[in-house]
Amino acid sequence: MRKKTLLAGLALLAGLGLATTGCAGSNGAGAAGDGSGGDDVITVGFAQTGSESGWRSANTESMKEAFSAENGYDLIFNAADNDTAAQIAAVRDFINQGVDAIVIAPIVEDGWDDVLQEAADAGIPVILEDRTVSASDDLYASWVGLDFKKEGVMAGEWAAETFGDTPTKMVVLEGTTGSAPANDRAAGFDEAVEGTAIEKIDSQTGDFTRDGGKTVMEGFLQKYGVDGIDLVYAHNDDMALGAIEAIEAAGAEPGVDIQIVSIDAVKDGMQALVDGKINFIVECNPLLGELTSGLVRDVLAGKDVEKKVYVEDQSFTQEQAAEVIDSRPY
Ligand code: GZL
Ligand code: ZN
Repeated sequence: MRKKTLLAGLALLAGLGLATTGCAGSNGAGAAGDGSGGDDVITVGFAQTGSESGWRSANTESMKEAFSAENGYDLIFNAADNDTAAQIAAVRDFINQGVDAIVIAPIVEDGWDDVLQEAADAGIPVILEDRTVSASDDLYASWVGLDFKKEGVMAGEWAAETFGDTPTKMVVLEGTTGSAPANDRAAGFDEAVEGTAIEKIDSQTGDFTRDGGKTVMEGFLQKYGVDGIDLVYAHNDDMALGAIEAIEAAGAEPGVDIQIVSIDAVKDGMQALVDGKINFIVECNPLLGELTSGLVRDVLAGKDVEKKVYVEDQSFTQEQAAEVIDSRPY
């Protein structure tokens, strides 16, 4: 399928709600309202991963803004607290409620075939946002999100340029085990640093949470000592912020004694970058609500949609972060 790449600017504008009028204007056009909340209201079940990180909060806010009552939606929201069984049960519940469409940010890639088939059998379209699934793409109408592998490559290219052929001992704080971002960010980074003197001495999941990152980093510091670690690759800012706490508690200077490269570019991460405690951040844009809402409307109107809709990411050095931090919406 042709990749459709959308400018970050579009996602940013959308996230600021500037594009909402465009969508709201077309409310009800072909909407398969089931009459539950009035014939033009679209009832959408949204199965969110949970509330594990700052990124997730921004994503949830963007989705709730886009799927608002004034935009013609009746949103049924479920946050699964990072529990895959609970998330699948929530989707089954949406099917039983006979919603018009289901949106999922799947915690992990595997285990979705059965419930997606049940949604298809019930004639309820599924749109994936953010993370994706390993199930056949016949089982969902479209996916909108970020190119996680590219984010990993961008982080790895920075590390390769920064450390190159200097022997460098790196530890990795992995995202949720089995999730698309954890799998792809690892693969992209490994590809980008192949042939350099960067050696991955350890890698463990911190489940995308600040506490998880802190606990895992404390373990790495116990095992290798401050002098035994040169670089931390964190799959998201929340785990990087936890690692900063652990490094400081060990009496070392994050960003100096141990460098850190991370992904997301949420406010707290960008502040740590400005403060010199993180060295480089690759953005992962959470403002997907408007694009997802557009896809739901198009699918319900029977229009052809792209199977994959990618949103562009950018990256930030400490200097670049200082320039933009006050103007960023998340
Ligand atoms: C990536 C998203 C990841 C973020 C984390 O699109 O799924 O999950 O990188 C979040 O911060 O918890
Ligand atoms: Zn729109």
